[in-house]
Amino acid sequence: MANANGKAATSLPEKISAKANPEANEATEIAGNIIYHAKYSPHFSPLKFGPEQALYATAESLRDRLIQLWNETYVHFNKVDPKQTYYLSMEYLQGRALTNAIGNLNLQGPYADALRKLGYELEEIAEQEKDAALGNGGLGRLASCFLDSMATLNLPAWGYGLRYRHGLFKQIITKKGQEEIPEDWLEKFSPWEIVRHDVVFPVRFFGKVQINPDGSRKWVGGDVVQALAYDVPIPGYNTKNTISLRLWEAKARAEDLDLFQFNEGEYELAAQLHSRAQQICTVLYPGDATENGKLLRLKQQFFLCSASLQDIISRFHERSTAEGSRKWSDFPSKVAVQMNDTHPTLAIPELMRLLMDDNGLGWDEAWDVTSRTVAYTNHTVLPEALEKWSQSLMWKLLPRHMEIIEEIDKRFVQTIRDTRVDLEDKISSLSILDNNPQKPVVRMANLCVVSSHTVNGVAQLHSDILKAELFADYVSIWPNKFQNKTNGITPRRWLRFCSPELSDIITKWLKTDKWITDLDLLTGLRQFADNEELQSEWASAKTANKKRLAQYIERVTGVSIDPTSLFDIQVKRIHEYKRQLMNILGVIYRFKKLKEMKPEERKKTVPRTVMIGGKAFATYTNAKRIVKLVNDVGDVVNSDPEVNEYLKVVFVPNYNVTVAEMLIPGSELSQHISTAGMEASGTSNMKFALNGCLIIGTLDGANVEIREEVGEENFFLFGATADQVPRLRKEREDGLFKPDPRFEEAKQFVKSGVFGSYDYGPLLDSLEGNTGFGRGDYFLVGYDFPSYMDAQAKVDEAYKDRKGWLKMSILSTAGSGKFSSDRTIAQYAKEIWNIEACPVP
Ligand code: NBG
Repeated sequence: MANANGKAATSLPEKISAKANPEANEATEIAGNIIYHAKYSPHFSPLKFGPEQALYATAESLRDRLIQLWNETYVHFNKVDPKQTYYLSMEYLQGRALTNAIGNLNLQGPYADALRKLGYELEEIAEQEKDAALGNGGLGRLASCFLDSMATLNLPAWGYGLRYRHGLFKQIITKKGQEEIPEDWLEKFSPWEIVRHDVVFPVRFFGKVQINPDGSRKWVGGDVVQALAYDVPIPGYNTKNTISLRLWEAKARAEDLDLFQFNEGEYELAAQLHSRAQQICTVLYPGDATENGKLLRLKQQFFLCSASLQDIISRFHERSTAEGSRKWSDFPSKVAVQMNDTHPTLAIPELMRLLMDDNGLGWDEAWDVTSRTVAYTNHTVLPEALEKWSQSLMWKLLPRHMEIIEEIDKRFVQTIRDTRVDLEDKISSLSILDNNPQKPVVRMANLCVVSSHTVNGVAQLHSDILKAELFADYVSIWPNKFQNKTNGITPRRWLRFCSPELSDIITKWLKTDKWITDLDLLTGLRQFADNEELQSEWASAKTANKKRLAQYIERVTGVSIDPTSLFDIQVKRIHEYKRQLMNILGVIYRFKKLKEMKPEERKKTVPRTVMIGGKAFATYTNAKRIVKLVNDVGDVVNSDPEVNEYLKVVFVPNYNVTVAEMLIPGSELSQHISTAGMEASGTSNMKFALNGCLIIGTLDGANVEIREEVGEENFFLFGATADQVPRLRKEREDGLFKPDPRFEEAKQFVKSGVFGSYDYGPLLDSLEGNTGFGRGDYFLVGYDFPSYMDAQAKVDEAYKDRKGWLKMSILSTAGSGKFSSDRTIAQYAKEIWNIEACPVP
C-alpha cells in the first residue's frame, strides 16, 4: 500500500508521537491519538501499520469522542428523565460507520489531514470497513435511517436489536448463478461496539407454568440463557446527542458448563446450553423450512423482546428508587415501544407477563399499561410475509405467553360479541388465534393490532390499503387507531456523505447547508432549474459520480461501461412482485431490436447501461433464476460487438448499503416497477430521487408521493393502478388477457436459447397460463409490459434533450424534501410516541 508520497506506509511514522487525546480536534492531535490507539489498544502485532490497522486505530480515536458525547447524552437523559422511545427491530442495516461518524461530528477535514500525515487517504481507510449488515432490505435500512434521525433530532430514544455474528449472506455470482457465503463482519471485531458487562438479563425458553397457592402464575424450568448488551453509538448530525443501538448477544454462564460430564469426555453434552445459547445470534434469518429452523427464529424474536423489556423496566425502576416508588400507571408516560413489523410482537405478552407475574399487577392494570405503551408498524400486505406461528410450537417454547395470548384473544372476542353483533361473522378472521384444526396458528399481526394503541402503514397508499382491506374490520372497531407515516431516508448518508460533489453545489446555490437537517429547503433549487450555470455544475457532479461508478463496476465485474451512456439502475431484493423480470425482458427486447437494426440506425439510439443488483433469498428459486437470467443476458449482450456500444447489462454483485452509496449518486434513471399495491413504500426510490435520478415506476408505495412532490412531468409513469389489479387478475383467469406482441417476442427470444442452455422454462412458465400456483402471471408482467416499454421509449426521447433532462434531474432533487427521515421521525415522535427533544446542553 502506497502512502501520499508513493512510499509504502506499513509502519508507524516516528515523527508523530503517540498521545491519548479523546478531545482532539486538530489534525496533528488526531494523528497522535490514532497512533496512540495503534500502539496501546493493539489488535495486531506491533510492527505493521497497514490500511487495516489504520482503520481500527482511526475508528478507535473517533470512538473516544463518541464515548464522551454518548456518556453526556446518557447522563442528560437520566437527569431530565423524559419519556423515551424504544425501537424494537430484528433488523438494522447500518452499513459502514466511519465516514458517517466523521461527517456527523463535522471532522472530515481534520481526519483527512491526520491520516495524510500517517500516509493514508481517508477514503482508502474508510473502504477497509465491513458493512454491518444485520438486516435484509428496506425494513432494516429504514430502522438505521430512523436511528440517525432520532439522534439528529435530539430525541430520547434507543434502538434494540440482535448482535448476529453473521449478517446477511454475501452474494457471489458463479456460472451457476447466485451462491451464498457467510458474512464475516465480526471475524475480527467491530471497533464500534462496546460491551456492557453490567447489562445482562436472563431469558427463559421452554419450561412450564407453575400455579402458586394465591392463584398467581409463574413460568419456571426450561433453559435460561443470558442476554448481554453490546452498544453501538449513534451520533446525531451537528449535535452532541449520541444515542445507542443496543444489540443483544446470547450467552450461557460458566456454571452452565457441566464439568463432570466434560471430564468424562462428553464435551458436547457438557456444553449443551452454551451451544444452544450460541445458536441464537449466529445468523440473521436462519432457514425456517424445518421445525428446528422455526424454533430458532421464534427464539430469536423472543430473545430480543424479553431482554429489551427487562432492560426498559429496569430503567423505569432505577428512577423509582431515586424518587420513592413510581406508579406503574405512569409507565406509558415514560416509555414508548415501537414494534418494527410483527417480528417483535412477543413484546406484548412478555410485557404483560413481566408486569403480572414479576411485579404483581392484575390483568386490567397490566393490559392498560401494555396497550398504552406499544405501537406497531406494518410493512407489507403480502400474505406470505404476515407472520403466523404454530400454536404447538408456541406452547412448547413459551407456555406462559400462550396463556396470555389466549386470554387477550378471549377478552377481545368477548368484547366484540358484547358490543358489536354486526361483526359476529367476522370474529373468525379478527381473532388472534386461528384454531383451524388442520393448522392452528397465532396471527401476529392481529395480536399487534388488538394490543397496540397505534398502527401505521409506511406510505399513504399502503396505509389506505391497510385500512380498506387487511385491517378494515378493525378500523370499524377503532377508527382512530390507524395512521400513516410515510417512510424517509437520512439525507446525511444518502446525499451529503455519498455525494459530496452534488452536496457542495446544492449548498452553494441555496447559500446555506441547512438543507442537511431541513430538507424542505431543497425546494429553493426550483427557481434555478433552468439556469445554465447550475445545470453545467450539476452535470459535472453527475459525470464525476458516473465515472467513479464505472470504475467500481469494472473492478467488481470486469465489465467496462461507458460513462456517457444513460445509467439505468434497479437495485433491491429480488422478488417477483418487484418485477426485475419485466426489466430484463425489456432489455432483451431492446437487444433484439438493436440486433435487427442497420449500423446507422443504431447510431441514433440512446446508449444505455442497465445495472441490476440484489440478493435472492437462498431458497427462493424463481428469484435465483432471475439473477441467473440477468447474468446470462449480460454475458451475451456485453460481448456482442454490434450492440455493446449501445447497450450493456451488468448484474451488480452483493448489493448492500456500501454498494448503494456508490450506485445511487451515479444513477440517472432508476426502476421502481412493482405490481401496484404490493410495495408498501420503497425507500431506495427516495434515495434515487434525492440524488437527481429520474424514476420510471408504477403508482405504488411511496412512488405516488414522490411523483406528487417532484411533479408528474418529471416521473416516467406506467402500468395498472392498485385498484385495477383485482379486476385484471380476474380477467386473466377468465381467459381474456391478450398479450402484447413485444412481450411474446421477448419471451420467445429467451426460449430460442440465445442466452445459453440454462432452463428458463419454469421461470417463463410463471408468466403463462391463466391460473394456478406459480402460473397465470400473478404479478401482471404481461399486462404492464406494453406501457412499460412505451415509458422506456419516453425516457430515451427525454435523455436526448440534455438540458431538459438536467432540469428534470434538478427538479427531482428539489422535490425530495418530504422524504427526509427527519420528517418521518418528527411525525412518529409527535403523533405516536408523544416524546420531545432532549438536547444535551
Ligand atoms: C418492506 C417493504 C418496503 C418498505 C420497507 C420499509 C418488509 C416486510 N417490508 O416497501 O417491502 O419500504 O419495508 O418500510 O420488509
